[in-house]
Amino acid sequence: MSTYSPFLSSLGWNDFFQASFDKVSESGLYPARIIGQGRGHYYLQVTANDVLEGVISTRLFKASKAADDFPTVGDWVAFTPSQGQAKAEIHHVLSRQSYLGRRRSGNENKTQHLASNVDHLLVVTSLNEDFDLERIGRYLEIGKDSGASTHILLTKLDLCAHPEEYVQKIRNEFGDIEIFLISSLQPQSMDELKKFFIFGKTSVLLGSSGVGKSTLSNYLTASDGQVTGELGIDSKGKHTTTSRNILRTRWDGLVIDTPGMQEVLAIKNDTEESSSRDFSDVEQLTLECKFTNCRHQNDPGCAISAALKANTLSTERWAAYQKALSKIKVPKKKWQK
Ligand SMILES: Nc1nc2c(ncn2[C@@H]2O[C@H](COP(=O)(O)OP(=O)(O)OP(=O)(O)O)[C@@H](O)[C@H]2O)c(=O)[nH]1
Ligand SMILES: [Mg+2]
Ligand SMILES: [Zn+2]
Repeated sequence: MSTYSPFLSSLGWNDFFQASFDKVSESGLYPARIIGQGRGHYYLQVTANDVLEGVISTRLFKASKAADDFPTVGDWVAFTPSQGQAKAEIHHVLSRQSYLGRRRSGNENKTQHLASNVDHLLVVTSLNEDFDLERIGRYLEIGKDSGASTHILLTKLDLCAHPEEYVQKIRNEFGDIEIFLISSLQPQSMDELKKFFIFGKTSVLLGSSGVGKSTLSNYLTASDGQVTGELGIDSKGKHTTTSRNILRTRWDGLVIDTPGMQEVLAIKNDTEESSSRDFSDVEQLTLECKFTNCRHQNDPGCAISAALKANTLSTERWAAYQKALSKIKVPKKKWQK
């Protein structure tokens, strides 16, 4: 049995992280888990009642070369409390027990962080037009060699006449993977996921926009007074998730709700304009920014600012991209407890 504080254990702290923490033999450091990211800062859960806003120390910034050297949601970090605006300074990212990242096409060295220290990757797709074997395959690819176990959740069961056909298609393509059929209208179907959310375990929901990740997450967290994801409003007035956050479920285990991964494709389809509205090059650039939460306003390591300076990206094109982006989401800057 572990002798750690029950609260840290409930967040997933274990011998593995303790050993990593012990290797950092400096005094004055405390462990915390990154439960969310804001604009230019991270949220560190320290105790049951303390969530600190933290920034990366200059030293960590200088020591970090690749994107995945920086903290992401789910990471355990060593920090020092500090005065001023940011309440914590992050000095070390502790070793990861698992890591989920999305490899950027055409560049093997660049990955986009999704989450760290996740026990289960739950790939979410709905039993309707969204269902796409190739896409499911891409999500499963993220789970490969990540250290997390991978499972498939098929949502909106209530809207589907022949779910078994979908299950068969997945079986034919991907073999023996575990599949759950769920509906937000049938709570008992979601209760079957309980085994993923036992004490100290973290699961992440990944899938396209609109498949029902937040609906499920809200059920899992019985979200009344719990921390809820940061929500924006898309062009059709629907809520869409704009950031990744760790939330505690009704069964104690933790869930990470994430934004749908097709955001920029959605912009292209929505505006229905040709090449001038294809912003994949700009999108690729934003993935090169050092920080996943870069504001692109001369932030350290900002690829957009660099491209604007070098004139490889025109200010007009950058403005057009931002305009298109603002059409699908208006982030509310609020961290609710
Ligand atoms: N009929 C039915 N509708 C559902 C179900 N689950 C979710 N929905 C609806 O699907 C829509 C999208 O659900 P969300 O939970 O916001 O989807 P999301 O995956 O979080 O989307 P993003 O945050 O944009 O990535 C909402 O209108 C939900 O009410 C379900 O099981 N059955
Ligand atoms: Mg959502
Ligand atoms: Zn940037």
